[in-house]
Amino acid sequence: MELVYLGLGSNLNHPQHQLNKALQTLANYNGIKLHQVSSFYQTKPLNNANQPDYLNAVAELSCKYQPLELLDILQNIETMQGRIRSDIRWSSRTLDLDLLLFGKRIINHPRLIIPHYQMHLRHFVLQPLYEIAPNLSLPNGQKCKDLLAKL
Ligand code: A4P
Ligand code: MG
Repeated sequence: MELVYLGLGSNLNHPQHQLNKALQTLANYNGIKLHQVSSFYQTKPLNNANQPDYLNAVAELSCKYQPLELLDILQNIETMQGRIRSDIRWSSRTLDLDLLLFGKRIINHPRLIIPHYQMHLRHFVLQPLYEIAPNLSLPNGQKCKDLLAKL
């Protein structure tokens, strides 16, 4: 069974409600099994500081879908929860669902890059990931614990 790790983020319209709602949708989704969810972490916005703080979390799941199928599902959930894709990069959002890891796969597709291209640099990803999967490594063998310690 391949374990999938998902990053969740929100900084608009009651972030706690947004994360809980997305997790509930995933838990009830046919073909998805939600195994673990981290605590919710309040974090300072990265890159574009002129916006509200984020609430971030990481979830562990398994599913019967291929990575691009799962991406479609995640983007539908974002849209259902009122995500508006802005032209401004890193703008505020009601819900962001990022695929961090899909088993040990390495994917370079125009729509999907796995491992997520910045996960190794982001405290708000690595800290909740460490909470639920302290021994996890990236496909290249780097330990998430070591990446977190380096930040
Ligand atoms: N895409 C490629 N790879 C992936 C992947 N592994 N998971 C493509 C999900 N999507 C992936 O994403 C743009 C496109 O990336 C998608 O259409 C998909 O095909 P998006 O969610 O529409 O746009 P975005 O999230 O605004 O862009 P980007 O560059 O992914 O932003 P980030 O890197 O996710 O940054 N600060 C804090 N504290 N907490 C946060 O959660 N998030 C961001 C967003 C900035 N600052 C933050 C946080
Ligand atoms: Mg995103």
